[in-house]
Amino acid sequence: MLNEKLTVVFNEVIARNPGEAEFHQAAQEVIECLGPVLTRHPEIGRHKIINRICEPERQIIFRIPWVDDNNEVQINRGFRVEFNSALGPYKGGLRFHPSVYLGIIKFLGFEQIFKNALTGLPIGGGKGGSDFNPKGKSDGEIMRFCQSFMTELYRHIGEHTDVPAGDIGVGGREIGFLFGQYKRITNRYESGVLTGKGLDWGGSLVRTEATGYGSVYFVDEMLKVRGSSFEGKTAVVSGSGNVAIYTSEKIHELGGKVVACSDSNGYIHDRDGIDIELVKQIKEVQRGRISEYVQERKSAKYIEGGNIWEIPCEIAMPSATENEISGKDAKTLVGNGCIAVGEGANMPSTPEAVKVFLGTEIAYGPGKAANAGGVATSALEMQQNASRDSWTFEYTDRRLRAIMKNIHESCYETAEEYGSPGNYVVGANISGFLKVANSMLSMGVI
Ligand code: NDP
Ligand code: 2IT
Repeated sequence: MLNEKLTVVFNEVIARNPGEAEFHQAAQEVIECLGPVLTRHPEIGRHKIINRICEPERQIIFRIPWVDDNNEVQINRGFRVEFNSALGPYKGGLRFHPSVYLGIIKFLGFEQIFKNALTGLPIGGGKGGSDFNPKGKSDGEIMRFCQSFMTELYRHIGEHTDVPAGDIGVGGREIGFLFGQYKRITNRYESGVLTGKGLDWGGSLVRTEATGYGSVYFVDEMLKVRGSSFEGKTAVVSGSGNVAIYTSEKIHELGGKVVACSDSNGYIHDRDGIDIELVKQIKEVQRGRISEYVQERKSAKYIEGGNIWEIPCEIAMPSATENEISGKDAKTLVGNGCIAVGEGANMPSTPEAVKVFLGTEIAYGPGKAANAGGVATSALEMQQNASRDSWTFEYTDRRLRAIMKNIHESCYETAEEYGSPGNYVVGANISGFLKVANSMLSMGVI
C-alpha cells in the first residue's frame, strides 16, 4: 500500500503520463515498495529522488519512412526513452512490435533502470523501438526499415551516451543492419554503440543465450534456498523466441523437462520434453511458427489460441511478453502445484497475478531480477569492446553465473533487511533503487 507521500508521487506519474497504463503499472510496483526506504532515508524524500527517477531524462520520438517491396511508402514511429544515466550510459533494448507506443517504451525503460543497477555494472536505463511489425517482411524490407530507423537514432546514441540492443522483434539480423548504418553515417567503427553484435564483428559469446540462461540461474538460486533444484522438474516456458529458447535449453541441461512453449497464435505440448534443436530450426533458421513443430514430432500437440498456463508444471517461466499471466492463471499454476516462477519476460505477471504468487509459498522471481542476465552480458560485451578483447564462452558464462548469484543474494538480503523475507519484488526494487538514488544524491540536482 502507498503512504501519503508516495500517493502524491504516484498520482503525479499518472497525471503527467496520461493513458500509459503499462508505465503506471511498472511505476506503481516500484513505488509501493519504497515506504520503508523513505522512513530510513528521509533525504531521498527531501531531494525528490523518486519524483526525478519517474521523469525520463530525455524522450525522443521520430518518423521512420521506408519503402516496401511493392514500392509503397510506409511510415512508422520510432522511440528512444533515455530514462536515467546516474550509473552509466543509457542501456536497454529496442523492440519492434505493432503494440509499441510511448507507454510501453517508458515501462520498459523504467524497469531497465533498476534491473541494470542490480547487475552491479556501470549502465544507466533506457529503451526504444518502433510500432513496425517485422512479421512477414522480407530481409530487404527489414534492412531498409533498420537503416531508416538508424538514420535518426544515430545522433542520439554512442558508446558513452546510449547503447541499444535487442528485445522483441530485434535480434542479430536487425543489430547487423543497425550497426552497418551507424558505421556508415558516422564514419566510425564504434563497436560499443550497440550490443548483441555478430561474433565476427565485436559481439560477445553467451550474449545470445544470456537472458534465458541467466533466468534459469536465478531460479536455480531460489530453488537452492528451498533445498531444491531443477532436477526431475516439469517446466512450462511461454514464448518461443530468444529468451524462451535458451531458457528451455538450460532447464534441460540442469535436468528439468520443458513440456510446453508458445507463440502469439498458440502453444505446443510435448510430454516427452520439447526438442530444443527443432524449435531453434523452426524459429531461428526458418523464422516459422511454433505450430510447425507438430509436423516433425507426432507425439506433440498444437493448441491454437489455448492458454499455456493450464498445463500443470512445477516451474513456470513466462518468456513472451507483458501481462501474459492473469490473476486467474496464477491461481491455476498454484493449484497445479507450481513451486517457482521466474520471469524471463518483462512484467509478464499482472498485478493480480503477483499478489497471488506473493500470497503463497511459491518462489517468485520478478523480471527485473530474473532476466537481468541479458543486459548484464551486454555490459560484458561493452567491456570486451572497450578493451578490444574477446573472452571465451566458458569464462563469459562463469561471469554471468556469478552476476545472477549476486543479484539473487542482494534481492534476498535486502528483502530480509526491509522486513519482507522471501519477497524478491521488495528485494529487487529496493536494492536497485538504492543504488540509483544514492548516486543521484551524490551528483546534486540534475
Ligand atoms: P523474441 O522476439 O525473440 O520472441 C518473442 C516471443 O514472444 C515470440 O514467441 C512471440 O510470438 C511471443 N510474443 C511476443 N509478443 C507477444 C504477444 N503480444 N502475445 C503473445 N506472444 C507474444 O523476443 P525475446 O525472446 O527477446 O523477448 C521476450 C521477452 O523477454 C520480452 O518481454 C522481452 O522484453 C524480454 N527480455 C528480453 C531480453 C533479451 O535479451 N532479448 C532481455 C530481458 C528481457 P510471436 O512470434 O507470435 O509474436
Ligand atoms: O529487457 C532487457 O533487458 C533487454 N532487452 C536487453 C537489453 C540489453 O541492453 O541487452
